[in-house]
Parts: sequence; structure tokens; C-alpha cells
Amino acid sequence: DDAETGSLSRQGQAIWPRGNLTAVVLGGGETDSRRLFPLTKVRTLPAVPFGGAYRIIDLLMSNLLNSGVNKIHILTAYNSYSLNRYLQRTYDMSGGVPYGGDGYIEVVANSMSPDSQKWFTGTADVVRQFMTYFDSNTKNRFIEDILILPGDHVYAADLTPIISYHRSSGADLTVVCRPVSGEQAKKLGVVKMDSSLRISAFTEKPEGDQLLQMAMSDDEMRPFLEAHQEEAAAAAAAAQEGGSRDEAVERALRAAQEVARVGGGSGDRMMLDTLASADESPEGGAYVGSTGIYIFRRSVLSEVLNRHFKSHDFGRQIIPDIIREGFKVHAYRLPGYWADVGGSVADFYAANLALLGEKPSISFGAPASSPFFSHPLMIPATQMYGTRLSRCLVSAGCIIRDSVISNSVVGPRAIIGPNVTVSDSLINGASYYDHEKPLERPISAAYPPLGIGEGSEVRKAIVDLDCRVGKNVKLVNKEGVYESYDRAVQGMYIRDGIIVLSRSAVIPDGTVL
Ligand code: ADQ
Repeated sequence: DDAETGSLSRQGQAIWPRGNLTAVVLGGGETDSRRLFPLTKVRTLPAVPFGGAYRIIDLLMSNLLNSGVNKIHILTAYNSYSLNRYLQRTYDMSGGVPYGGDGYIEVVANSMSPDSQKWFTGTADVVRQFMTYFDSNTKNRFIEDILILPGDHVYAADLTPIISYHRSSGADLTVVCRPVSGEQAKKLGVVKMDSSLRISAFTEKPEGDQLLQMAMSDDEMRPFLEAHQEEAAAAAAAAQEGGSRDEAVERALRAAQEVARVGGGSGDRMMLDTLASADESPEGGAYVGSTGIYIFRRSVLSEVLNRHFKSHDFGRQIIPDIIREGFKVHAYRLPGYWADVGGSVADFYAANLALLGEKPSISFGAPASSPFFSHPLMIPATQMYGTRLSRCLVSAGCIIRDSVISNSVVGPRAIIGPNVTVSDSLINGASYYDHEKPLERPISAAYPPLGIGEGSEVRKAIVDLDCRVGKNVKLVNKEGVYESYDRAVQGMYIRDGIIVLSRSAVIPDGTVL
């Protein structure tokens, strides 16, 4: 029966019965899509390409499936057809056998009622609507816990230790958290907790005095930083870093002590080299921020959503309210790299560039036992002639001639060159080759071929899928503009100082931006 089904974690130990846990992915609303526009012009946020070979949602799907979570609902409200299509083509949506017989992946579109207000409501509303649907199915009566995850975060994590912690602590709600700087805390839900990691206060996006009240002293912070080292180290050792388990424990402890010493780590990467920036924050101090990942005891979630039927948001209303009401709310510290890429184009861009170099934020290569899934592309290996690459990720199916590419992520089927210079950019490539499809119009100076044409220069830009960038084009933001929609008709934008070409943009020969 559902409740009896055991699960294997990445470490191969049966830890928790997966049959009685359901994951609910918040697949993005209208506000998120505005933040990442124009990347979200034709798709919802989790379907945006990431790291060349993936979509943002692939990281979360991989974390879930590799952690033995086999019942996954993805709630979407905006441009959901592209996410739907991508998931259909990548994952086995028929459920059953691949997910242990009782699993499934289901995309649940937000109510399509004429009352369009519903589309703009907060996360609690979205989950409330889902729970009504979910509770009505008697097959779901075995489900004990609901894991709620934002669909626009990138991280590689084994979720099994979080789930077992939630169950062994007897919490009604576990909030997955990270040490953050004061600057970062302002953009997050911020918690305070006691030495048993029970959360005593939660404030959503605090400012000024409210923020200062949420600061944690070194002594208050220590139990949180030192908690779950075993699980974190084992996960890190299994995930990428190699070495013995003891060495990994040592490493994790040293990193945690360092965060405690300097008072607040980077929310992005709990590594020493990024801590310096946290130090400069005027608020200083050490804070613990919520990642927006929650595990609720199912009965508690249903009960509080019904009782607080006027509350729209978890962070602003539901969580602070239930803490005050005496529910047992605990914190879990998510180890390793984590980034919310849905906040701004700059965040998304930075998270892509963090994948480059010898110490990438996320190591996609390892290990084979918990791979990152992605839509399999039947395309040949990349061809390169006379090209110089440094700090780059280059996907399959590209043709690159006599060009110089540095500090960039290049997606599948990118056609670049000759004599093209690309730096600090994301080139998403193409979903087809020109020769595969009849062209809409003949190739000309005004309608160049797919890719980036001869003599062009691309600097600090995001070139989305299927763009046609002509010859001698300069995408360099020569005036150093921070935000511009002036050339939206052509599919050219500047957001956070980064040039963004929207999907299928056509940039004629000689264009300068
Ligand atoms: P925010 O990210 O600011 O803070 P919000 O904009 O409500 O919160 O989005 C949370 C998640 O829900 C996002 O992944 C978003 O895409 C998704 N979402 C929003 N509306 C949706 C809808 N109608 N349908 C489907 N999905 C929708 C939250 C928490 C903070 C926490 C940060 C961490 O409120 O406490 O610190 O996340 O990033």
C-alpha cells in the first residue's frame, strides 16, 4: 500500500516511506514573470533555459527524483503551456513504473476562472486551492507531509535528510533556511530560533528596526550552524567533493565556523571567498533567511489554510500566525550552494555565470547515481574551428568558427562566427537548425541566419533561444544603460545593465546597442 512503500536515499539507505509524502512545486505567477521579462515572454519562469543544457525546473525535478520523492505536483499560473510541454517531453508523465508504481508528475494549472484576480494571489492561496483539489481524492488520505518548493531556485541537494529531520523532530512545519547577510535578509523571510532550532519568530522581508530585531548573536547562531553537519557532509561527499566522510564533516564544520566568525554568510554560497561582500552590509550581523521551502504536516496545513481563510501568503501571514499560535515550527539548514534566480535578471545571470570555472557552484557532472535530468537532444557533438574558449560551458550541437568566447554559457545548436567575440554572456542557442525548417523569408542583411554572424561582438548579454544576430552587430551596451525597453519591438532589452534578446529576436546586420 502507499504508506508501506520504502524509499532509497542517495546514500542507498531506506530512510523514509516516500509513499506518504507529496511535493508541491510553486511553478511561478505573474509577478515572477515580470521580474525576469523578457526571458518569460514566451514561457513561465521554471521553463527558462539554465546552464546551457537545462531548464530551471530540471534542477528541482532532479533533486526530487534523486531523493526518492515520487509524487510531484507542479502548480502554474502563467504561460504554463511551455513548462507543460517541456515536462511532457522530458519526464515520464505517465507515472507508474518509473516512479515506483505509485508515483506521478502532474501539472496543475491554477483555476482558469473568469475571475482573473485569482491569478495574482499569494502562495497560500495557490496552495489552498490545490489542497481543496488534493483532499478531495480519497487515495491521498495516506499522505502525511506536504513538501512545498519554489520552482525558481537552483541548488543541488539531497532532500532526504530534511524530510527525516522534519519527521524525527516532530515539527508541524519545517522551514528550510540559510545563514544570510543583512542585505540578503531584506529580500527574504527571516527567522529567529532557540537552541533546539525551534523557530520563535518569522518576519517577511524586514527593514530597519524590524530587521535589526531579527539579528542573531554568535551564541544564538551556533546551534543552527552546527546542526545537520553529518547529513550535510554525507550529501556533499556523495554529491561532488569526494574525499572521505570525515574530511567532508571537517570541511563543513570549518565553513560553518567561518560564517559564525564573520557574522552571516552569503546566501548564495557558504564559501569563504564570498563572505567578504556580506561583511560590507551596513546592517552587518548574522541572520537566518528562509528559502521558501517548507515541509508541512499535512493535517496542520489543511487546518490552518481553512481557519486562516483570509490569509493569502505564507511568509507574511500563515507562518508568523502559526508560530504565535504555538505550532511546532523548526528550522533546517540547507548546506551548499543555493540561489533564487527568480528575483531579477541580474540574479539569474549571476547564477549562470557561477557555474563557470574550476569551482562551479553546481557540479553537473557527478555522480552518476544522482544525475541531473534534462530533455535528451538527438544532436551531434559540437564542432569548433580556430576558436579560443576560456571559462565556458558549451553544449552539444554547436558550430563555432574562428571566434573568441570567454566567461560564457553556450546552449545547444549555437552557430557562432567567424570572427565573433563573446564575453560574460549566456548564448542559449537554438531549438532547431535553419536547414531543418523552411525559412519564413530568405536570408538577407535584415533577416540573418540563426546564430551570431561574422564580425559581431556580444558583451554582458543574454541571447535567448532561436535568435538571429546578423553580421557586424555590436551588443555591448555602449552607453552603459541600466534599464531600457526602447527597442522592445526588435526584441532587444536592457535589464539590470544586461542586454537581453528575447526568444527568436531578429537583429539585422550592423545593429549597435
Ligand atoms: P518571494 O519569492 O518574494 O519570497 P513569492 O513571490 O510569493 O515570494 O513567490 C514564492 C514562490 O511562489 C515563487 O517560486 C513563485 O514563482 C511562486 N508563485 C507565486 N505566485 C504563484 C502562483 N500564482 N502560482 C504558482 N506559483 C506561484 C518567498 C517567501 C520568503 C522566502 C523567499 C525565498 O515568502 O519568505 O524567504 O521566498 O526565495
